[in-house]
Amino acid sequence: MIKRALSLSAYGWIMNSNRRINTKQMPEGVWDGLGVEIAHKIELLSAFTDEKGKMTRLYLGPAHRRSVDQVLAWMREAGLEAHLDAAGNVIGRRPGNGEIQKSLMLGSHIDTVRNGGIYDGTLGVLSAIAVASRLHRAGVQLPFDLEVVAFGDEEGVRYPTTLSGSRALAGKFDAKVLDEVDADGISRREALLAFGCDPDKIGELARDPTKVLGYLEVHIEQGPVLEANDLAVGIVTGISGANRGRVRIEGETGHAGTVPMALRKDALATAAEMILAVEREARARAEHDAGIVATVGRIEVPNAAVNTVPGVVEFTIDLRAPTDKTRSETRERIALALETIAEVRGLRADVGFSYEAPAAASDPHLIEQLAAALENTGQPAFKLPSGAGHDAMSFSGHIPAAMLFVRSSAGVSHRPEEYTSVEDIDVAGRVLLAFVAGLAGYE
Ligand code: HGY
Ligand code: MN
Ligand code: MN
Repeated sequence: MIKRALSLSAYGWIMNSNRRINTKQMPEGVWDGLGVEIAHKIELLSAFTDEKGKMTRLYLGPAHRRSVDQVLAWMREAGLEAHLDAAGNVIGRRPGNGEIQKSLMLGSHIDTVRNGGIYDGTLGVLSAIAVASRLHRAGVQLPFDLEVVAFGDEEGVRYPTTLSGSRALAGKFDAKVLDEVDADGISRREALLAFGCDPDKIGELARDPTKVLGYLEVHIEQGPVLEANDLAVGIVTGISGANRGRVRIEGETGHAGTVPMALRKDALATAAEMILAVEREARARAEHDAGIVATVGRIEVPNAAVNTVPGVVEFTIDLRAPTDKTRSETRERIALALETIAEVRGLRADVGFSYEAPAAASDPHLIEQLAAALENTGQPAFKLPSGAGHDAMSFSGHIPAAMLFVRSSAGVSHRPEEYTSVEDIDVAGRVLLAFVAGLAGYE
């Protein structure tokens, strides 16, 4: 039986009304071929890249634009009224029969990291479109509206702050980020205008939480746990919180041949000691809190030359932890360690954390409904945390949100070898369809 509690309003409505919302059984055939359909579209979408031969699709770039046009077309084929919103999200909507005046949101993101994989984000968007398409083709009228979203700024590669699209829908958009500039000095505002979006209308995108049943995101696990347990899918219990920081070190540029070692203020050697300190602090904490991770992913040495002592260096810090307390304590320890290193070496260091996303627990009612959908599709209701960030975390505290993870082959992601099998994609598609069916009162 799929009947399980959801958010009381919807569940209460479903069980207490004496009207049969819909026929009790999903029409035959609606379940077939989901995996092949979704996997095929993932391949097609992967052609839209900013770097030939690599999977790089940055927010508001040319590849994002072509992907938006393709996703709009697929959404319309799936019976969704589709448009591009002011924040660069692609929104598809199919009205329900009006019996529940709320919408169910499904989706994920279509932007990628540089030279990434083709499943990260796109799997969730295309699974949602495929489920909408099956319901449409089978003539299944849901009692609630169905909204499918393709967010465009989840990876946050082009601009320092990420999750701008989902934060806009969650009513958490901070207009200050419109002034952030990318590596070419193009502001987010300019990029949005060039993309055909109106940045001044982003504030109007916030969804009324009383009108949303919840948000469910299907996403690759990007880690080894499901594979280690020989499982295709799993329920995400919560998402680690994150900080992103930037460290600027100022020393003295000098001639590599003439500045004696004892007189140097070498910014790159200082950065090297700092990067090891970041790793040391996180490793020490991870011994009793396995979920804490810290990464220096980018370092820039302006005007670098083989025969010049670097005077300025900037590097990034990505810090995550399952609890906000652990993360803030570790952030403070890292900042202190870096400032001490700079002081001892006689250089200046600015350690700034510009971006913060609190840890986000999944909604218990949605977890229960997801567990029912897994049960109805013959899958164990295995639960696991997410160390990776996702759009789902933007909704925390505003709209019930949950995630379904799908096995990542060898647990790898954010690289070309990222892979999820058609069979696992099919399982996830069936679970997603069963989840929607369950919410709509189908057996
Ligand atoms: O950084 C993350 O966790 C996600 O992949 N954007
Ligand atoms: Mn992702
Ligand atoms: Mn990612």
